[in-house]
Amino acid sequence: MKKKFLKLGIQPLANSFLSSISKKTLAKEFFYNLEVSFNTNNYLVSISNPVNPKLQYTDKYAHRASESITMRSAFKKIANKLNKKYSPKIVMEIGSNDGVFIRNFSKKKVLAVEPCKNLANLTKMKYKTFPDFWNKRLAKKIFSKSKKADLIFSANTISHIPNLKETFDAINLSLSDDGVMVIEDPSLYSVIKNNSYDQFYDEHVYVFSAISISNVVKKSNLRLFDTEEISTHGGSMRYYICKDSAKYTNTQRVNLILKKEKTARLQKFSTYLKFSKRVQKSKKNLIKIFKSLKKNKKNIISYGATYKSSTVFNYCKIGKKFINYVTDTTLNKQGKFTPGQHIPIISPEVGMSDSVDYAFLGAWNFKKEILKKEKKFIKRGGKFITHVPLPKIISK
Ligand code: JHZ
Repeated sequence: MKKKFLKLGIQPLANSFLSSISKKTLAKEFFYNLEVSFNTNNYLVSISNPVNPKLQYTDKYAHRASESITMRSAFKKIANKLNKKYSPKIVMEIGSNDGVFIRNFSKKKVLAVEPCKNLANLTKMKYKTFPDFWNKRLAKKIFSKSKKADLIFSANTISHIPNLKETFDAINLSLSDDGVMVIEDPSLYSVIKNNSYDQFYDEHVYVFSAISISNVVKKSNLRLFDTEEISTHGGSMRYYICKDSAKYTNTQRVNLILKKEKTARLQKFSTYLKFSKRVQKSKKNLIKIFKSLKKNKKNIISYGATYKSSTVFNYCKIGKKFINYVTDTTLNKQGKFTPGQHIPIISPEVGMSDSVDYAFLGAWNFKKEILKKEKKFIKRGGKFITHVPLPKIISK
C-alpha cells in the first residue's frame, strides 16, 4: 500500500527552462501536484503521480552531466574501475547524457541509450547511440541470444523511469550470464539524513534505498549482490546487480548497508512523517533567512540552475522578489528563466559581480567545488546560503 507523507505543492517540470516569459509562453507552462509516498510492501519511496516521460525527455533537455569537475572525474574513476574489474566486451549505458561516462571506453565496446534527442546527437557520431526510452522492446532490438551486455551502467536514470518491472525485465533480457548492472542514484538514507527534499521533483520518480532496490530487482529474477556508498549528488548509492544464477556471492557490504538502513528505520512509515515535519520547518527557516537579508537590502543570487532548486523555489515560493538572477555554467540554460518562478539565468562570469552579497547554493551537492572556485567572492565578504542539512548562511 502506498502512503503519502510529503506535499511539495504545485510544481513545474524541473527541466522546463523558459526561453521567454511572454504571456503566450507562460500560458503553456505545465504544472502538477508534487506529493511523495512510501510503499509499505516493498519500501519504495516514490512521487505519487509521475508525469508522462514523453513530456520530460524531449529534444530540449538542458542538463549536461559533464558540467562539473567533480562528476567528470567521478565518471572517469568508476569507468576505469569497472573496466578493470569486469573486462567487459560490450558495455551499455542507459541515459548516456553527453557521453561523460562512455568516453572512457573504446568506442567499439559501447552502446548508448538516450531518449533526449539533443543529447543522443552529441554522442551518435562516435558511439552507437539509440535515441530511445529503455524498455523490453528496445532490449530485444539491441540484443539477441548470441549478443548480450557484460556491463550495463546507469547513473541518475533508473530512478527516473516509472515502470521498474519493465525496466529490470529488459535488463534481464540484455545481460550475459555473469553480466553486471551498476546503478548510481541519490540514496534515500542521505535524503532523510540531510533533509534534502529537493531530490524530489518530477524526474526523480523514485529515491531508492538498498532495501527497496533489492526487493524490486527480485521481481525480475535479478539480485543485488554489492553496494557502495558514494559522495556524488549529496550522497548516492552504487548498486551492483546480476542475474539470480550469476557467479557472484553477496558481499558483506550489502548486508551492512541493509542493516544500516534498517537501523535508520527506512522501512517504517513514521520515519517519513518525521522527515515531512522537518521539511516544513526547513521551508519556514529558509524563508526567514531570505526575508531578513532582503530587509537589510542585500543582493541575493542563486548559484547553479539545478533541477533540485526548482523544487525549493516553487515549494518555498522564493522568486524574483528575493533572488535577482541565477548563475549557471551550462550554455543552454543561460538566457533562459527558471521553471515556475521565472528567475533569469545568466553566466557566472557576468553574474558573480561585486554587487552580490549572498548566493544561494542551488548546486549544494557541489559545495566543495564551488567554494574552491569562488575564493574571490568569499574573500571580499560574499556569503553562501544553503538549506542542506539545515537552512543557514555559510560563513566560511
Ligand atoms: P546538478 C540534474 O539535476 C537532472 P540537477 C537529473 N534529473 C539528475 O538526476 C541530476 O542532474 C543528476 C551548474 N554548475 O548536477 C551546472 C555551475 O553553474 O546538481 C548544472 O547546471 N557552476 C538528470 O540540476 C548545475 O549547476 C559550478 O561550479 O539538480 C548542477 O546540477 C558547478 C559545479 C555546477 O543536478
